[in-house]
Amino acid sequence: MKGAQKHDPRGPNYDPIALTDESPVHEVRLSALFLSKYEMTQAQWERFMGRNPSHYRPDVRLSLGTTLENPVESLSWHECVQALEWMGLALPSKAQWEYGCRGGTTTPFACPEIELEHYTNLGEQAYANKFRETIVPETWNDGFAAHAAVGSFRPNPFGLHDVHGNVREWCADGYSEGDMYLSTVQEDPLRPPKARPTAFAAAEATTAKGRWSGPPCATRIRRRSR
Ligand SMILES: [Ca+2]
Repeated sequence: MKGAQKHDPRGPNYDPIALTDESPVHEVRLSALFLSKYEMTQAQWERFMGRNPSHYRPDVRLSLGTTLENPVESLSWHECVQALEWMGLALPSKAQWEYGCRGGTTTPFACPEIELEHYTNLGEQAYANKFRETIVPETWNDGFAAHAAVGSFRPNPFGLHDVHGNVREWCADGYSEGDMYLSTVQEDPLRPPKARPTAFAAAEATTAKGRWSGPPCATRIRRRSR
């Protein structure tokens, strides 16, 4: 089941802060797929592409302790599509991503909300201290002021790491108001990216500040950026 709804606590994929474009919850069928267990690292990108475009990387003054095992970021959707094609890979569709991110769960997060500290790198005290932010949603300190090396946090039930927080991941689809939920396609849905590609917030890496600086609500399974 894809999507989220906030009207029926006993209904499928209930999320009390679900947005309009996250509904309705509906069923889709997906062909078998592989999803990477980790976000692509800076080392992997550099090995294939010969450069590291990341804003936070080991060889810059404000590296914030990042290593080449941290996720590659500051990439456009088009750069990702072209590079992955060259590698023989592809971005997941939104439906594929949500399936992987959920990991079989029906809750707003693929982990107990009370345990987010162990599963997701988002705005907390390490970030607040480094960037002198006074309004930060979480009181814990995970030691990562920016994004963390892949796999630093616990995986979801499918064994996938960093499906919430850290950096956002691009998806293959485009975004439009009403999204694919107005479509009748229920089998391997994929909306061609004619205008704006979609990034799942739970998982775009085009900005220097990724989801490692955001609040939990911005990393919910269904939350997207455009
Ligand atoms: Ca952090």
